[in-house]
Amino acid sequence: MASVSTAIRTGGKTVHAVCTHDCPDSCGVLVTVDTLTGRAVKLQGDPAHPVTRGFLCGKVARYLDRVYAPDRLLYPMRRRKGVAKGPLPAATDPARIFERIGWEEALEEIARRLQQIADQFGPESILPYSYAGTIGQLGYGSMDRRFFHRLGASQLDRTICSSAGGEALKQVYGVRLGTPPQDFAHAGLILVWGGNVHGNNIHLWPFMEQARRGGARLVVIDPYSTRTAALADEHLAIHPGTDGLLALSLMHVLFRDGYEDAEYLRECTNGADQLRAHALRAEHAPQQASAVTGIPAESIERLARAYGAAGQGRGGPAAIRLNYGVQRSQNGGTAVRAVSMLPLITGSWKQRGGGLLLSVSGAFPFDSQRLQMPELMQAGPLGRTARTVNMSALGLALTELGSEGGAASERSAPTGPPVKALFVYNSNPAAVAPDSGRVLRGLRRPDLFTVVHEQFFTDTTDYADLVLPATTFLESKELMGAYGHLFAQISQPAIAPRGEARSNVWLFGELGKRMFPAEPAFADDEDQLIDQALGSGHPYLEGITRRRLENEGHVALSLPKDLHGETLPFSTREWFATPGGRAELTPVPEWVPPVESRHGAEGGGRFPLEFLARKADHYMNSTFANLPGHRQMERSMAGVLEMHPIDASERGIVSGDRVRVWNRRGQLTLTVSVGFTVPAGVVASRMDWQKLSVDGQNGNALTSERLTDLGRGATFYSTLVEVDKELGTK
Ligand SMILES: Nc1nc2c(c(=O)[nH]1)N[C@H]1C(S)=C(S)[C@@H](COP(=O)(O)OP(=O)(O)OC[C@H]3O[C@@H](n4cnc5c(=O)[nH]c(N)nc54)[C@H](O)[C@@H]3O)O[C@H]1N2
Ligand SMILES: Nc1nc2c(c(=O)[nH]1)N[C@H]1C(S)=C(S)[C@@H](COP(=O)(O)OP(=O)(O)OC[C@H]3O[C@@H](n4cnc5c(=O)[nH]c(N)nc54)[C@H](O)[C@@H]3O)O[C@H]1N2
Ligand code: SF4
Ligand SMILES: [Mo]
Repeated sequence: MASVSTAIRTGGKTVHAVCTHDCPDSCGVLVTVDTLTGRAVKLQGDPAHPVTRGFLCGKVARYLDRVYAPDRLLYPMRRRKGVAKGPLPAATDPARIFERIGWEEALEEIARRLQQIADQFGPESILPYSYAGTIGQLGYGSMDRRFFHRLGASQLDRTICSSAGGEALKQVYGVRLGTPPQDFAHAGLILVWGGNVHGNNIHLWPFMEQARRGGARLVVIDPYSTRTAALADEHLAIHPGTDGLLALSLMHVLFRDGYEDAEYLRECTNGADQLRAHALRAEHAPQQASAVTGIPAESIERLARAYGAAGQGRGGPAAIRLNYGVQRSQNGGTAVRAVSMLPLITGSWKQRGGGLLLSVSGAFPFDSQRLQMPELMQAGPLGRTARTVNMSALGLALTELGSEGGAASERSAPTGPPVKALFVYNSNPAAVAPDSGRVLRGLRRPDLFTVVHEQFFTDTTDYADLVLPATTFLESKELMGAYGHLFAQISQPAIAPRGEARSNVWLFGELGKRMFPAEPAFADDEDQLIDQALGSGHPYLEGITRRRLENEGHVALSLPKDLHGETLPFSTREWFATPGGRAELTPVPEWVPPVESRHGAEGGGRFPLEFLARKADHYMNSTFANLPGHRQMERSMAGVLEMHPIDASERGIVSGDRVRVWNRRGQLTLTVSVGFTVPAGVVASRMDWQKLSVDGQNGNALTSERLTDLGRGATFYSTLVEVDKELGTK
């Protein structure tokens, strides 16, 4: 409170920032800074932002707790001699493990070690590992990529989140684009399909509520009863991994009962006849699909008819908020292809408030080639494109790659030298990567040189040789696109970096200058990078300049408009970016059960329960899990296994029992909460830092490195387990 009154006394300044966390909403943020102390004293949503409209989610409303956390990592540090890599109790003073060094010394050591390793094993033995600590254009992929490209390091296939769904949209539509979020207000029927709107995408909710006030029905398709599902008109608790079949069954009714928009199908799609014949096959009839999906046949019939009829009378059209939950499943790519075909059958794209939203990231044609300069690979020591290592199989890469008969035997595994250096930034792989048992075995290797650029001492820094302090979004400049709305923004630094924290751009620029002094690519500053990103010449970016973004905070993309001045993606043929210039409905989507699911090859065996290793509503993947205020918000769910009464009673388990959740890959201790948030046969737990849990594990001890059917993505939601009551508990 003291600092707030200071701000009032001195008159604080307000800075426009943008939340750079990995969230579809990319909120406009106003930061009040006390000009006397330079301290940020208040954070609020920017009321001028047309989508995020002046409010922040609960996680970022408390962002100053993060920025000013007493345990933030503020200085470069080196592991003390003789201290082994491995998990530390969260309360451990980092000074016992690491000694503080200067940036100069840190950079010098990193440059020397990387050069040594490159000389001895080849530069591809260096693996950068990063994901979405920030989704800013600069911090997510600019100077870092230039550096690793010039070095000749392995490339990282960034598949851990959205590559299956992204690839599916590309195959069907040619581009990741969809219904603008504001247009959900005009829908007459809303399907939230594998999306946790209240937990993960809160700024869509007011538009959905507006539609509901106008009479729209909300149907949620999710095996888990999220807050969104609880607030819906109907919740269909689908069996995990069966969405492709549900979509085919809806198509079955749409085609059978004449709800197709024949003219739109003819004009805008390719393969409608094949799709119709396929959907009308007997195994796709609601009665058959019901047995597999767990959704009553009448509900499928009713939903299909409501979907087909929406937009035909006075009510609005049907809109689908498909989210990434569906594609974290072994056959999730095909499932997304199938779901994304529904609005093509009914032509609901033609009406405002129709269509489908998964991601609109493809609407931001920033010049990523210019930012990342892949051509530096050719100029570097390799003289060719470096190999690619899949981040969703990190454990495999760290433990098998380069060994006799190792990685090469597994599907789509790369070949070449073992990984000898791991450079982690924007990510906490020890906690978020699948099959953490294997990942940690790799991270523990004494011969692996590991650098981690972070804001906190995470599960991953426990395995680092060197840790480097990173800035938060209040401390550096960024250019932002979004995957859930259509406004470009600039985030201005509101405060000076705390301690010796430095941005990703600074870090990799400095390393680049040090190791490759003759290379001009490392001299660009943030403003130059922003100008380069905006300079693609693509019509969607027309009129969007750095100056304008700085003055206005956010600027709408210059998307095509129809005669009425409306932007209606895929309402006409011009929007499709497939090679054929039309939506591609072939090959027709075939539903196949995930191997690890009740209907799959391993179903009903030793591990009969489907396990959802979920995200937490009050964390961002593993981010925020260490902050006391955030833990307090999440407290009722931390360390909990949610279980249906049937599964619990079969095992003699009651609420409050400690259980062992296990499979071939690992085991995990949780406390059971028996209830109806999951259907019978499904259990669920939420993301946490491993070292903050009772046994140093989270759900990823059980998930696998098996990849999705499209996009080589992670399959977090195709995991089978068994649950046993721990002896000695009540
Ligand atoms: N609070 C919070 N917000 C976040 C994040 C967070 O961790 N916490 N993470 C951010 C990130 S990185 C992302 S990618 C987005 C993701 O946001 P979402 O796409 O919403 O992702 P998930 O929460 O993984 O999955 C959504 C829902 O899919 C359900 N689901 C699981 N399996 C299936 C299935 O087989 N079929 C169907 N129909 N549903 C299924 C899950 O139960 C879940 O409720 O959210 C972002 N926002
Ligand atoms: N079981 C299970 N596992 C999952 C998921 C799931 O639903 N279930 N979801 C998956 C998904 S969708 C995703 S996207 C991944 C997310 O995986 P990650 O991208 O690794 O996500 P976070 O856990 O948020 O970790 C990001 C880290 O980056 C740091 N950071 C933030 N900003 C910066 C910065 O500017 N510079 C640097 N150097 N560091 C920064 C943060 O402090 C944080 O520790 O997790 C995946 N893992
Ligand atoms: S996490 Fe998402 S909802 Fe929360 S402030 Fe950031 S962008 Fe907005
Ligand atoms: Mo994600």
